[in-house]
Amino acid sequence: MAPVTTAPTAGDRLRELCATTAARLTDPALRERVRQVRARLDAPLQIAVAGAVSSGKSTLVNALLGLPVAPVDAGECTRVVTQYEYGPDDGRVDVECDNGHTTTTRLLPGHRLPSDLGVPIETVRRIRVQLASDTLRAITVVDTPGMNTVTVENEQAARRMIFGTDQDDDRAQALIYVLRYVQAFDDTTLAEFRGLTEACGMTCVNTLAVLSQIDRRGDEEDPWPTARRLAARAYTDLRASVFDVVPVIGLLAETAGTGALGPAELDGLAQLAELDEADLEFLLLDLDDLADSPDSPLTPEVAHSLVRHLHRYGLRTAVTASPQGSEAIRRTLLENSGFGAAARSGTVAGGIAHFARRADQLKALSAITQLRRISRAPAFGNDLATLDALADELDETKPIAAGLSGLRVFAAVEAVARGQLVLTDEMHDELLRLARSDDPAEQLGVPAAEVPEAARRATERWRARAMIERGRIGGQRARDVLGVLEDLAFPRAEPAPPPPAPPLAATPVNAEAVRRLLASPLVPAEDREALSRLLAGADGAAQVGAPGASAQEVAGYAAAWSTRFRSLSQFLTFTMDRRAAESVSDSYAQLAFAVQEGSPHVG
Ligand SMILES: Nc1nc2c(ncn2[C@@H]2O[C@H](COP(=O)(O)OP(=O)(O)OP(=O)(O)O)[C@@H](O)[C@H]2O)c(=O)[nH]1
Ligand SMILES: [Mg+2]
Repeated sequence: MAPVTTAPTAGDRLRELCATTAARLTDPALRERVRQVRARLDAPLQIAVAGAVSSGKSTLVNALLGLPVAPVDAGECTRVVTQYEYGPDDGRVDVECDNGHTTTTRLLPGHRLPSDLGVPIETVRRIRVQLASDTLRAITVVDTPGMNTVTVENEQAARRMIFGTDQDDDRAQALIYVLRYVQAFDDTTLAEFRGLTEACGMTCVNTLAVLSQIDRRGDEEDPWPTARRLAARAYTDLRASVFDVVPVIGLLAETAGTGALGPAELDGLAQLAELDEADLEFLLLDLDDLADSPDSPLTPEVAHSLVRHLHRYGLRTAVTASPQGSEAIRRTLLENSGFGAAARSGTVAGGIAHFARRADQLKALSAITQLRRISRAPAFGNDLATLDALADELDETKPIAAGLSGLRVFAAVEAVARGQLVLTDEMHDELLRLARSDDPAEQLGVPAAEVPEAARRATERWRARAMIERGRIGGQRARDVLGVLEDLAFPRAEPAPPPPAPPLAATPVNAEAVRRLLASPLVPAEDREALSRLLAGADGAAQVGAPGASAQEVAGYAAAWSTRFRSLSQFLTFTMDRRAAESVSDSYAQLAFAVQEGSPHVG
């Protein structure tokens, strides 16, 4: 059986390209840069969490990791880029300084980052924390310091803000941008946001916007209906820069995910649950009352802890679930946090799963950007030719860049944002639906059974668009989308397994000739075995000693045996023996011939 081979992915091709390029380069610095690109292709996808000061970035990181590791609220570490990555040495903290030195320390008990890192905080470039967490096997999470303004003077400043470094090669491959719950975005905020993401090499392919702290707004009992509406509106504004806008109450996800409520807090919740509903509402009106009011059943410590971990909406939610026990509280909080699950699109977890599913492609995309930059670096002698060859391999028309076909839809969304592809509203909506989901039914907005027909109808619109814009970037992007729709309309059928070939009929054999040779002392043992098989074999394959072999293989064996007995005939002394050997040779030849003709004869 031939081994199953799959076509090399863009990532495979890039690994190979990095290896050959590094091997050819003589400048050690360039070689090292190429090696770094290669190393990042093999490492988990790096996702940075960025946004304004106090927007809830660290809270979200903790929720993601299920550990209270990122310092929330003040503390100096919050001004440093902190990378959480998978590693067996759980709790190891490497503090990388600007001068190139690295010191090592450890997390405090309970997985908390120490506030004193042993070096002056202003000299720290980045902190790397190792955790033996399954979540981190697929992704590396980078918590970044808050930005007071998203205005960026230049690309370098933006990268320094988000990634703590202005080195070109050292940036995240995907971005979660946390927006503190606001009414709406004004045009300036939008322009700044787009400017920032673009300056950091982020596009709607690899950026997710999170509308955070949605429980803080107003005094609605249930903040979710408004939050969903606002997220949808924000998506309309931001869709050229992000693949989705999802609302979340990070605080509740963190509290539930890190098991922050201890016995004292659970007791406190039970006490609040005993209160008359109106009294509870009154206490929750001003959260300070919970600690200070003589009507509060809680000690100030418990009250502070509950407010810190739940805030108002969370408190109400937890108190309601309290009679069902601590597991019910945890589950209810998680559900009402909107953090979601991998399978639920429109949630933080769904967005991260979206990144994780495309990790190889996103890493390849970022590697291509890095390698293109390297290919433009100053170089001398042979290195110049090597870098030229590198640039050539990364051309849009070559298999590497063309291989990122899964990102085709996103490229089209970007082209729309840039005004390179002009679409009707219907087609624009169609395109955005394709980009936002992985499920064909959701992508086309029809029941699963109607997918091929809906896709076929859509291909007509996109084919026309591709024709009209032929020769322009927009036309290329429209053709990309057409390709995606065609895959949905005409799913490539798995190649059907070939029907089992009928056994080849046995070739006629002169039995007397065979017996004669079997009796001859001049015929070697292995040839005698072949003769026995030829005589007894029920079909052609058995006759050549290869039961079950394909027709082609049988033909090969038969031809070889035919030659073998033809030459043997010349060494035999007796004429009768020679004739017998020739007859056997003819039988094998006939078998080989019958197979090649494709008309197995009947024996
Ligand atoms: N009510 C409520 N409070 C939240 C939520 N998320 C975060 N917070 C609170 O907001 C404050 C800031 O949260 P952080 O996670 O430290 O925010 P950050 O963006 O990391 O802040 P910096 O790193 O200092 O820029 C903390 O007091 C959090 O408890 C939320 O979903 N709801
Ligand atoms: Mg923070």
